[in-house]
Amino acid sequence: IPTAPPGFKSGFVALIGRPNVGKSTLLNALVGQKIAITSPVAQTTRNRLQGILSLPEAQIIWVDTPGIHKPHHRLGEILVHNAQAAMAAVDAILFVVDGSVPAGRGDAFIAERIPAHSPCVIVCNKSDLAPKDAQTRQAHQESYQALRPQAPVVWVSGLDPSSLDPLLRATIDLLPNGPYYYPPDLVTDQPERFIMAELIREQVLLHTREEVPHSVAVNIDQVEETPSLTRILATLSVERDSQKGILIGKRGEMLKQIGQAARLQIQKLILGKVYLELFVKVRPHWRRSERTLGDLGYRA
Ligand code: GDP
Ligand code: K
Ligand code: MG
Repeated sequence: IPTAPPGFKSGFVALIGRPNVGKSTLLNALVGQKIAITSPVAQTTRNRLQGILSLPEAQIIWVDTPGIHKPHHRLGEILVHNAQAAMAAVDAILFVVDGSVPAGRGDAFIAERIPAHSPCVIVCNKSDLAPKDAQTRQAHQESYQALRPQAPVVWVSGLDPSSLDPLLRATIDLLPNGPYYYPPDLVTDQPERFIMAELIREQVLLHTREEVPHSVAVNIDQVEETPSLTRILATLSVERDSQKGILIGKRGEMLKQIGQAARLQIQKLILGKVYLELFVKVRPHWRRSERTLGDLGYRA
């Protein structure tokens, strides 16, 4: 790790907000690589995940979190608990909101939980979907500003990396002088295996509906590198036989589609050829069992 030059700024910055406002999409755009999975399903993000951006004048460690909402089961409780713990431990907070709609109760619920003394930027995301007329847009902005009157507001689109400069400048303004925390070429604190498992889970979220997405956990059982390809064996755990049936599909069609799509994503991650084999296993009530949650990597 290099020594930081004089005036170098660094710190940990949490992305906080309702489910689906685009926190994980922003994280990927901010580090320029897909390290977090995204989908229209709430609770896509289950783990605290760090993305590292190293610039000549600053190093920012972005901390992605599950969206904050009222928990309904033990997994949900762990997710919300971890998001709140993340806020207490960072140098600054990005309060990410959906700028295409005005503030709602969910946003107020979160704003109340952001510590009063924490440096904070309000990030109006989805500017590409925001009303074109300036007055309505301004009204949306003011509804969020009212939740945190002193915070600067920036508009961005997580789908457009060229829109992120104002966000970067506002964030660096809030950071203290500090060292490099990670080597400048590192993009995430997570091992490759974790991201592989997530890329598989993302395809489950995108291919299935209703209760299935929330009932799936992915475990990478084996990664074997041969000269010509990387061979990966993974298990999908679900809670019920019916969910197993849906995941496998008629004559295995669904599992095949999920596997093919995930394989392409993993090839982009590791920049090499991948052979991926998926297994499905029923673990009744894994979301309620502390031990199974721990086995699968979910811990408060
Ligand atoms: P999270 O739950 O806050 O992490 O949200 P995700 O990053 O998973 O995004 C939720 C959905 O919103 C996904 O379908 C994204 O593709 C979409 N999304 C995120 N950012 C934007 C944006 O700036 N514009 C548009 N149009 N869609 C976005
Ligand atoms: K999501
Ligand atoms: Mg997310």
